[in-house]
This record gives sequence, C-alpha cells and structure tokens, in this order.
Amino acid sequence: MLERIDHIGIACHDLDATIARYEAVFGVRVASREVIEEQGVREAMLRVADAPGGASWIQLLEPLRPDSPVGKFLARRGEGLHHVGYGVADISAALAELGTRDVRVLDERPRHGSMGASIAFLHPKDLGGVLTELVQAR
Ligand code: V0V
Ligand code: CO
Repeated sequence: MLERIDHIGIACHDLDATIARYEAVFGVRVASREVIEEQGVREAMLRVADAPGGASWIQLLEPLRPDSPVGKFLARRGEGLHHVGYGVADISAALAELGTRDVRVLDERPRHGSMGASIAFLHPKDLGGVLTELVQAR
C-alpha cells in the first residue's frame, strides 16, 4: 500500500520565516504555495529530491486559525514534526482496505491536498503517535 514517503509536514508559526530557514540551510526551493481552507493551513512544498518514484517534499504548515489541527498542535506542542505523508497509487482502494483493519481513518473519502493531490489522514494514537497521511499525487 505504501509506495514511498511523499512528504513530512512541519508545523510552524511563521511560514515565510521558516521557508527562509530551510532555503538558507539546505538550498531547497519552494515548488508550490497554497492556502487550503478545508485543512485550515497556509503551506509551502519544498522539493527534496527527484527519486525514481517521484520527488519527495518538506511541507511547511502555518495555521489559518487557532482552532485548526495545526493551530491546536502548535498551542499544545510548539513547532515541530506534525505528520508523515506516504504515497499510495490508489487512495480510494487504500481507504477501503484500511476500513477493514484496526485503525481510525479520519477521512472516509479523499480530500483536496497540496499540488492537486488526493489525501486522507489516519489517527496518530493508532500509529505510534504519528499523524499519518495517505497521498495520491496528481
Ligand atoms: C494531535 N495529536 C497529535 C497530533 N495532533 N499527535 C501526533 N501528531 C499530531 N499531529 C494528539 C494530541 O497531542 C492529543 O494527545 C490528541 O492527539 C488529541 O489532540 P487534540 O488537540 O484534542 O486534537 P483533535 O483530537 O481535535 O484532533 C487531532 C486530529 C486532527 C489528529 C484528529 O488534528 C486531524 O484531524 N488532523 C488531520 C488534518 C490535518 O492535520 N490537517 C493539516 C495538514 P494527548 O495530548 O491527549 O495525548 S493539511 C496537509 O497535510 C495537506 C493539505 C497536504 O499534505 O496536502
Ligand atoms: Co501533508
């Protein structure tokens, strides 16, 4: 089911400042910036590498409002690693399969994600404390 690591999501208070840090430290480039209202985030995707299965990304996340997943995470834990996104070939098939397993699927149907992807989340308490995202790239 899991084909590769698509991205890691990092929660931050100041998106522009954090982009500048990553650019300065690693020389990585922003490939995409979006506001994704449904998820309550303003985000940027920074390209890590073009591996054979496709690039992987650092996703920097700033909350649009305090009462959002990233806003609550920042208040509770501060800045840091928020989630891991795994690439899947067919997210609807993956969700159907996971429905028969012992894990809480937070999205019954895929949602709109960054760069035209389809995404769905799995509960961190069922996966070693790590919020887990499935990503079917566009
Ligand atoms: C919360 N908890 C986490 C966590 N967020 N643990 C690990 N990683 C996280 N990111 C823990 C928290 O410490 C609490 O544990 C417990 O879960 C309940 O936390 P809460 O603050 O009361 O939060 P809830 O229950 O209201 O919501 C938590 C969940 C929520 C995970 C259900 O954040 C959610 O639905 N997330 C999925 C959507 C999302 O995160 N979107 C933003 C990324 P203790 O302290 O009680 O032990 S958008 C994105 O990635 C996009 C668009 C993309 O990639 O394209
Ligand atoms: Co993500």
